[in-house]
Amino acid sequence: MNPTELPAWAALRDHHREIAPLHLRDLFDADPGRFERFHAVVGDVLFDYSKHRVTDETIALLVGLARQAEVPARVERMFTGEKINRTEDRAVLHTALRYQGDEPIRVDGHDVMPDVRAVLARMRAFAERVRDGEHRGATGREITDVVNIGIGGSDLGPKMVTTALAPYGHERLRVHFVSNVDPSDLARTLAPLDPATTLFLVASKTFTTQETMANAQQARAWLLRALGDEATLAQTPVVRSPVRQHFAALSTNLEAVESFGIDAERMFPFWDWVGGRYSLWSAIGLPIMLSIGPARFDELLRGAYEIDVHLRTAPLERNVPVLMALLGIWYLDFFDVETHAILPYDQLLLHFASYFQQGDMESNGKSVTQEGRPVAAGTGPIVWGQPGTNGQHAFYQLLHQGTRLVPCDFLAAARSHHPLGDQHEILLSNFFAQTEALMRGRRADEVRAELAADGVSGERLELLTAARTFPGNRPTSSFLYPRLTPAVLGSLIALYEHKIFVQGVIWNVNSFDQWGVELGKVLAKAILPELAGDAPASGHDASTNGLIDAYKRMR
Ligand code: G6Q
Repeated sequence: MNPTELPAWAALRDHHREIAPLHLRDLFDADPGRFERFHAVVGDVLFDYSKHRVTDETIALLVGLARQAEVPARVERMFTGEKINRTEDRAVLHTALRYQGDEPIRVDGHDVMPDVRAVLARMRAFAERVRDGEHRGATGREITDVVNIGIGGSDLGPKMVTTALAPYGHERLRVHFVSNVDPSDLARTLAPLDPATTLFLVASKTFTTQETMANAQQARAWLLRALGDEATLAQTPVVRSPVRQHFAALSTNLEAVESFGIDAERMFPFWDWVGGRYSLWSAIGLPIMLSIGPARFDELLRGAYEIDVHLRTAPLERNVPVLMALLGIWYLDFFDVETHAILPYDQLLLHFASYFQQGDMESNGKSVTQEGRPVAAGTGPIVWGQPGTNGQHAFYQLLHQGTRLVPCDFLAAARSHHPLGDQHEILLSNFFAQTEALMRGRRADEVRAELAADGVSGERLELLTAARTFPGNRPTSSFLYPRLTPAVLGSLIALYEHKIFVQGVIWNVNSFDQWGVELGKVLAKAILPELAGDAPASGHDASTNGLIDAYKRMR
């Protein structure tokens, strides 16, 4: 069913007409209990949603929408291994990867939990050996650098988490990420590295992705150029096999892994019920585990599990990912908003916005329902953002005074991992000030009085008053946590994952396929052979033919 057919949808449309003219400043002035009612604490994360253009009635209507869309039942279907990814006929069980309970979780009657735990145990053993310096390179030296080669879901999650948890990183191991097929990416990453102390992780669910396989082959060639090929080694048995010592695979495709030359013992598997963009909890998380160690990786899993339990058990009106989802829908579908900004006041969350840019846009960038009919509502937002306060000196102008409404998420830690003078307080004062300013704005009469007091008058007074007035009424969520620990990060990621899922449920789209991504994989493979030779291109439209020909002349 289309969400627009639900009774709550029509009620929300009517209600929107009442809410749209209200100003958040007035709602706050009239109601000192607003923060108290409109914030929730889950685990270590405080979620403040009081600076949203909602009243108690709005929340009740939105929760009604979630109920009518049968969110709780759909949540259970995901957690219990039903094949809710219908177009790929797959279960969606990233939650099993962090499950801490004792119940079986079955897919086609098979309990996946023993498999999950067995792979985790193998990952732990390998990670410990590399970290302890027991697993060495082919020439017997300790590993100092780990290079993860993967793209999309096999890159963004581990990169985001490894960066975020850098304060917990192993002192000898540096972890690098290569994703782009653009040779500059691999070349620049490898340039300062020593092949004898470098470990490559080839991360690819399918092990057929063009970019990743091309990078992996070049990495292997780089290694063998330095350390000798297998044939040479056969005559010098003191040296261990370079590919064996320097490569591991994170994949679901054993056959392709073996034909690349990595044996099963160095492959860490996962399963088709782990979506790429939800895979950092699986073997794809090995670079994270190498960096922070197995115990911290467990904390990350436990932080996410806590949110899984919350999603399943908290009442909808106090359920944080459900509220996040509903607030998003409120703006996207009733205020006709197009984008959503993620603004961490936390430098360690450098890649958080780009991670959820994929997480959200690939999951809910859909225009047909689960039944294959056009969706009547606007679906996923354009997600973007970067750490504050840098954004303040760049795009915040549009947030404050532009013609578009951009709901924003602000995230901050109460304590820094790197205390330095009063810098963390400066950061936090910006965090608080921005959401307040976005909410309150600055009225024309306030601006005019201030300018007049400074002696400005006449036309100039009017011009400056107009330019310096801020409309305010711009909604934000704030997420505050004591410190960015592995558990807190696990919780934050799971909150967003479930927000995306709940939105998909309400829009009735499949959040777990990605046919738009598959298209790119097919198209590039078709054009590649045409780039060989100098013959003019002819099989495309005039623009594409023209561009290919121009490229051939320029190269
Ligand atoms: C994620 C997407 C996509 C995928 C990459 C890499 O959900 O499907 O980003 O992760 O295309 O795919 P492989 O892991 O198969 O190389």
